[in-house]
Amino acid sequence: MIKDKILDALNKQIKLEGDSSQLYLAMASWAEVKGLEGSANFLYAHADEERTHMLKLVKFINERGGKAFVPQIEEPKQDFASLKDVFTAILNHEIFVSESINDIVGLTLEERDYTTHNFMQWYVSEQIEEERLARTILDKLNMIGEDKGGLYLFDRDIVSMDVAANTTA
Ligand code: OFO
Repeated sequence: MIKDKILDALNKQIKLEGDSSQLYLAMASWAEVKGLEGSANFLYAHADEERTHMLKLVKFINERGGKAFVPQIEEPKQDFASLKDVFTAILNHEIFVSESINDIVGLTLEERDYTTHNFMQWYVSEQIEEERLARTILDKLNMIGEDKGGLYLFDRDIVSMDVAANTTA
């Protein structure tokens, strides 16, 4: 049976993963209307990925005799100044998510809940990858600067950056 403290922390994480999914969805929609089709596809796919992170937590809680709480949807930020602004927001958000994951891992040790500790290791690895990907993309965008040709090529190639990241993970 899952302890109340752990249950609360995991349920909060469900909300955070759901919020992440909404944030990526809003970014995808912004990119799509700006004509950045490759970036939009990347961000739509990532919104789906965040939903799977949320579902994984729902299943884990329920399988361990807890009850997952499905939270209300928050409205994410809808407007961005540029693609660089989007990926800066992503990096900051993922750092925030990593801190939340680390807090849960710390709590599992305090509560001697080694099953949840083990389960959370997947999220620890995932966060390393998510932060790495956001930093790599931001570095590229910083290199491109205001160069429209560079941005065109970036938008064409961004989907393969995610594939490359997933295959090396
Ligand atoms: Fe769920 O990894 Fe990003 O937020």
